[in-house]
Amino acid sequence: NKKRAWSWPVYLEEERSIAAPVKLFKEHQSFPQSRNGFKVGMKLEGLDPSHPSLFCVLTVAEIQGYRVRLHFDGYPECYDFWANADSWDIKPAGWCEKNSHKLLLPKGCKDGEFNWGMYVKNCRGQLAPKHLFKSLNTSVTPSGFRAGMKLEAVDRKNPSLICVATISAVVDNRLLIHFDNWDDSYDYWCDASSPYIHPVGFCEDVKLTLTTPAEYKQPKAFSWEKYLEETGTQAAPARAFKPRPLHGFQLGMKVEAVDKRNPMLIRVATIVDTEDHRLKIHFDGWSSEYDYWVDTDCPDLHPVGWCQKTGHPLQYPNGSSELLTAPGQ
Ligand code: MLY
Repeated sequence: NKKRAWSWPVYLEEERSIAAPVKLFKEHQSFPQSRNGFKVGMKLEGLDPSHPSLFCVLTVAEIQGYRVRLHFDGYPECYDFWANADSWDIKPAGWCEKNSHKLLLPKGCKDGEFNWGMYVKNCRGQLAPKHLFKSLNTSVTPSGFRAGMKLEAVDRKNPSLICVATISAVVDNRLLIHFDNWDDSYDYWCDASSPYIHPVGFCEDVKLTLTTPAEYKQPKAFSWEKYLEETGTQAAPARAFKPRPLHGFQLGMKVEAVDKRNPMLIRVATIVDTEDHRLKIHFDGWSSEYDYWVDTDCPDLHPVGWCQKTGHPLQYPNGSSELLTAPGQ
C-alpha cells in the first residue's frame, strides 16, 4: 500500500490539466507579499458581509494561514465570517470615526457612550495595530465619482434588476452603491470598473428596463432629467466608469477556492464555465450541485499553491485517500 502525499504537480499530470496561470489573478487573490500578523483576540472595525453598508466592532477569533475568522462583539458565533488578512473590508479601530462612517457598536453598547480605549480596557482586549492593515494607504487616483451622484446599478441580491441608485460614499477607490428609497440591506461596495454599475441612460441605450425608485409615483413616466431635478442631484459622469478588462480564465483550469458552504475550507477546484465577469467553480470529486458562480475578482479564489504558500490547509479532491482528505490537514 504505497501512499504518496497528495500534490498539485502529480494531480495536474494525472488529470492532464493545467493550473490557472498566476497572472490571471488580481493582486488580492494571488500570493501575499507579507505574513498575516493578526492574532486571536485583536479588535478592529470591519464590514458585515451580509450587510455591507455597516462597519462593526469585530474580534479576531481564529487564524488560518493568511485568513482570519472575525467575530461580531456581543453577537452569537454563527455570524462569524472569514476574511483575507489584506481585505479592504477590515480597518483599524477609529477608522469609522475618522472617515465619518457609522460604526455598529457591540450589542448592549449605547450610542455616544462607546469609546475604543475604554472598551478594550474593560474587556481586556487589544487593538489590532494599524500596520497590519494592508488596505490602508493604498494609492488612490481621483475617479470623478462623488457621494450623492446618481447612476444605474444592478441589485446584486436580485441580479435581474438594474435600478436607480446613488453613490452613498466614496472611500479610496471604492464606491458604496445604495438603491433609491430602499433600505440599505441591498447596498454594496464596488470599484469604478465594476460590471454592475452604469451611467445614467444606460438602460435606455441598450433597451433594458430600468427599475425606478421604490414608491416612485409614475414609474412608467420616469425620466432621469426630471428625477435629477426633483432630487437636486447630479449624474455620475460617464467618463468615471472604467471598463473592466476581459479575464483570461479558461475551462478546465485548476484553482483553489473557498467552499461557500463551509467557508473555513479551501478546496481543489476547476473552472467549468465562464462569462464576461464571472467563473463557475466546480469542486473536484464532488457533485456538480455544489458548483457555484463567482466574480472573477472574488477574494475567495486563489492560484494553485496558495494554501501551501500561506500555511492554510487544502481540501484534496473527494475520493483521494481518506488519510489525505481528513479535514484540518
Ligand atoms: N421583491 C424583492 C425585490 C426587491 C428589490 C430591491 N432592489 C430594487 C433594491 C423584495 O422586495 O425583496
